[in-house]
Amino acid sequence: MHLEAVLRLSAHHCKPAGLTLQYGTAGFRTKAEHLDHVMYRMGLLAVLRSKKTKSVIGVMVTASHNPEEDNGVKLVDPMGEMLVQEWELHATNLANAEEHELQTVLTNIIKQEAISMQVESCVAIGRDTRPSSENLSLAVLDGVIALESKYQDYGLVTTPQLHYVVCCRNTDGRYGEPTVEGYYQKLSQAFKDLVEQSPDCGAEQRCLSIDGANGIGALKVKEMEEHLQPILLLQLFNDGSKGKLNHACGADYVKVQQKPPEGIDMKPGERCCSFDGDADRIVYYYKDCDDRFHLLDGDKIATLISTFIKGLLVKVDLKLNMGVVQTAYANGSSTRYLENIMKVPVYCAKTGVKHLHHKAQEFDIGVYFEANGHGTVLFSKTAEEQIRQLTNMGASEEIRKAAQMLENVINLINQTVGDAISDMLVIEAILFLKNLTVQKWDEMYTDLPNRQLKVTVSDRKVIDTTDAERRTVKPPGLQEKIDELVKSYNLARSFVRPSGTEDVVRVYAEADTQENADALAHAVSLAVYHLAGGVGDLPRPLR
Ligand code: G16
Repeated sequence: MHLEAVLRLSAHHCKPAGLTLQYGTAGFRTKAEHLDHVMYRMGLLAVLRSKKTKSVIGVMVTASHNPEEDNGVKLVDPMGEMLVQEWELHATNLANAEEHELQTVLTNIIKQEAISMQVESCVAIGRDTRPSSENLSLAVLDGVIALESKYQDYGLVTTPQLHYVVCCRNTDGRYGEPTVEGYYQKLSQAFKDLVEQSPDCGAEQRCLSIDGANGIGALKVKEMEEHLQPILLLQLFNDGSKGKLNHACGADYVKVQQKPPEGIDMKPGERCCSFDGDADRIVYYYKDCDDRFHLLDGDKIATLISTFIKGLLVKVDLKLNMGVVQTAYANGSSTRYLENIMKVPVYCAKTGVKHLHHKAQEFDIGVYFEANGHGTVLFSKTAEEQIRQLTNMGASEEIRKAAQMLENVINLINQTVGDAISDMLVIEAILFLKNLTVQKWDEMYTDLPNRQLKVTVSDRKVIDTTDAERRTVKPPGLQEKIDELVKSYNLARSFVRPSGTEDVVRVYAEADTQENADALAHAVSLAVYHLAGGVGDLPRPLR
């Protein structure tokens, strides 16, 4: 195999000797200055994956919720899903190969995957608004060019928009037109079709305040706004004109801090939502008349959407199975509500949409959401066909209307990956159709008070977990200590896991009161610090 051009161009994207990185929860992520060689090599890998699958492969340059100084890269597989797990190892090996090993590692991947280098390839590239993203996406492009592949640079796009165009390109446009404009057209049409089924449609314009996290989501939702007129009026805050990306704003900040972002003007009772840095997550919130903040996170979104879909399924009387997939972070109250009140089977997957996505594919209708607001709904081919048939057949008016609504949801939801804009439109349509205020939605169940903390340790890999990350198996003694601490509180639960996107260990705790959740989270953080090699200052109590 002749890889002369690859090695020649690699000299412009040299790997710092000794630096090792791992393909984590959502690709590679670290300080932007360490990523040039990784980007070049992910350009190479995307071409190989494209030749292997004979499909367009996506490369998104983003570090999503991480601070602005970080960056990262996510690879997108043919149907718009995350890179298949078996290739994550190739990605890690390629990223970590020293310069003199590059040719061997590449040749090994080609051999192992039996890739024919004669097959045509095409890579779709996108990037977020970070200052480092443009140059890093040029490094990806160099990798693509080195292997003489076709490509299309989509420039500034949200992560879900790139997933969408990749899926469209590989399905001959059946999923939609493979452009950002095509995405706006498809979603806005489905949104209008859905809300127009309400007898009150056109009665009043709905307003929604959006915190754009000073990122790409703000840019794109602004572009989309005109398509949503006159039904939805968007008031955009943190639009990137002055603030820093994800700084004191965005979905992750709001969820973890349990408070509104800075820079948003919130009036009591007003519905607000926050996107994250690449617009693949969304959380809703409002403040009540007593100025109390209420968060409606991924669990509440999953509950709203699955209740709505289940109601329609009952009406159309189709025997389609529906399941909800959550992670260990799901609030205990949400799981109990879904299982006991909604009577929907609930499954727990490891953190990372790739894990939830796979589990959700096992159902006719799989609703998956992480508590952090990352999620979507998957409809199997059978489900889509059965629903579509009912919209055409001579079924009763009521059945046809319910089937039509389901079909609108299928068109509105981005089935390739969690998508803040698409999820927002689904939520807005459901609230409208059900005549629900954000307060009423919030009242579906009451969250158990909870707290998330981070602990810095010298090597987060010393922590190993099992049971969908709900228990640790390493380091010795940590799980026993967590069990002992949990026993001292009512309705308590806690777990720890190494983050796959930041160099930290994450700690989660819930209990009957906020004080107890905070105290438990702090005590567990101390246990992590002592038993897993904490660095820096001891974790401090929250109050
Ligand atoms: C990514 C993943 C999510 C995950 C989050 C946090 O989100 O796509 O599935 O929940 O990271 O992961 P961790 O706790 O391992 O750091 P995003 O929005 O940052 O791409």
